[in-house]
Parts: sequence; C-alpha cells; structure tokens
Amino acid sequence: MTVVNDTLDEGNETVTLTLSNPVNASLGATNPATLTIVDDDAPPAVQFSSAAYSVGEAAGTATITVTLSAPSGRAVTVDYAAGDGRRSRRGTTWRRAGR
Ligand SMILES: [Ca+2]
Ligand SMILES: [Ca+2]
Repeated sequence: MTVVNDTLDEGNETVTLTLSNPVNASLGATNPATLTIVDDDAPPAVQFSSAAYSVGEAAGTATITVTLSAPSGRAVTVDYAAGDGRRSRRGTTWRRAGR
C-alpha cells in the first residue's frame, strides 16, 4: 500500500483492509483489519501580519490581517481582544476552514 506523506495538520486517518474470494484457501478469522495512518504534521502558527498597524481616525475602520503559516486539514480558530490598557474588548472568533 502506498501512503502519501502530506504537510497538513490533520487527524489520524483509518483504512479498512478486507480479504475476499480466496482460491484454494479459506478466509481466516482475522479479517478485516484496520490500518491507521498517524499524522506527523505540527499545527500551523497563527499571527498578525505585522507587529504594528496605523490608521487615520477618519478612516472609520482598520483592516487587520491575521495569517496562518501553513494550510491545515483542521478548522482553525483564534479569539482576539483589543484594549488600550484600561479597557479590553473581546471579539468574534476568527475562523479559517482547512485546506
Ligand atoms: Ca506529513
Ligand atoms: Ca498530515
């Protein structure tokens, strides 16, 4: 069997192996069998695209970009907070579907 070594962080994958239609033999009790492909990829890192942003106060909105260091086979989420040192505002979860 050929196993593809991808680079996605993902869950282990399971394959069911089944024997059938033997010739000049009978099927034994150990059938089917399970092959588990164990993932070996580390989770990607999530971070701001820059350590500092600037926006004019008349702009109305500021666009802040968050990046993922590599695609992931899992759904990635991260919470964010914005504060001025005295008050803090926690926001909606940023979510990125895998792949
Ligand atoms: Ca891999
Ligand atoms: Ca993988």
